[in-house]
Amino acid sequence: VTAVAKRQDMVVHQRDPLNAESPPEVLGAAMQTPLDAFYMRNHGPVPKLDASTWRLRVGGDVDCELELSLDKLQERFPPRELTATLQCAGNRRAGLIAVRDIPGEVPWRGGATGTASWRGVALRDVLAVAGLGSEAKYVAFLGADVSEEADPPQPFGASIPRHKAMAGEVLLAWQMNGRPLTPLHGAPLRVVVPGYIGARSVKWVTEITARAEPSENYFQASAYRLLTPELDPDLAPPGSGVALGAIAVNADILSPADGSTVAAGPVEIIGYAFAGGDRHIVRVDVSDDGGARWRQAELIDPPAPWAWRRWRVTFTLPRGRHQIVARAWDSAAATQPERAEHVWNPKGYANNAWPRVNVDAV
Ligand SMILES: Nc1nc2c(c(=O)[nH]1)N[C@H]1C(S)=C(S)[C@@H](COP(=O)(O)O)O[C@H]1N2
Ligand SMILES: [Mo]
Repeated sequence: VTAVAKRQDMVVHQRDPLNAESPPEVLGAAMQTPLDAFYMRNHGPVPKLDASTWRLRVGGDVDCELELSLDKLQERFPPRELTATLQCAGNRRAGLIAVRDIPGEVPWRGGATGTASWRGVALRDVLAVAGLGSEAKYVAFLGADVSEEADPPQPFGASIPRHKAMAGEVLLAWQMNGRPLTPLHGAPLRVVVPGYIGARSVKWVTEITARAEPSENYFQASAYRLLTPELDPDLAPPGSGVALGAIAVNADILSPADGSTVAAGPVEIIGYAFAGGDRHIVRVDVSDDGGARWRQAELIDPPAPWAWRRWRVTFTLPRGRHQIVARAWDSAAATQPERAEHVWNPKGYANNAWPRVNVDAV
């Protein structure tokens, strides 16, 4: 009943499990990504869950274990709502694959991200009732889906540090853009960890565990880690490299498309920029000559820690070939690295190199 049919023009990379990204025009059109165009990133089949029998268990290093139905959760804790951008760590991986192949990973362009309003309860409120133990440095989540991609096959899981779990913005959400969460996006309940890579926002969550160590789940201990370039991910033992958490400042150009032909004259360039962590976007520079000279784009959306800001700028392009590049700056005065070569890594995560678009003005 709550299923929302996705648009026909989603960029589908894989059907089983379903992995599809948003068309760029949709992302540029509104701050909130419409549900029928929101990207889907799955590591296994969508589990069939019955909201009336589903339960959330909270345990591990807590004073008092909890088992909550959806009704109980909604009754017992005050509702919270916030707008947050979800961004896959593999977003813009195609730019890394262009440098050197990354076999077996989804070749996401810049549409494995989207912004939604989320309604749920604060994880902090639930943990306050359970009572976090003094040894609990991490809070782990477990989903109900079983992934055959994991070694060995196991449910999808993740963990976040205690300070993030208690920071207030992390939600256990049942609504997205004012509509009930759909099965594809994690119904009946999902975690939303604003500012962190999408993989920590566990869908179909059934267990929350307070622990002294990060989760040993495959998707925390082996996948979603930044490895040094020479490592073979299939041979690297669990715990290699660093676990990805807070997202680094990133941006993409949504229009015009790379390789497109435009009419010479005024051309509007549109894109998004996302700061990650608890930072926000303060500035976006755009160049029409590969980065020799820059102009500042107009920021369309208001500054907000958990959400992207779309931006636009108009260049008057004479006839000929132009390379448009962009770089965003965040509230820590960090900006993006120039080239994908400089950030290439074996699993293809966190490509925040300057987006580049070549256009022919005729
Ligand atoms: N249980 C579960 N949660 C999950 C995943 C998954 O495969 N299973 N994928 C994660 C990843 S990698 C991302 S980027 C986001 C994507 O959320 P979406 O499909 O709602 O856009 O969900 C995260 N949560
Ligand atoms: Mo992801």
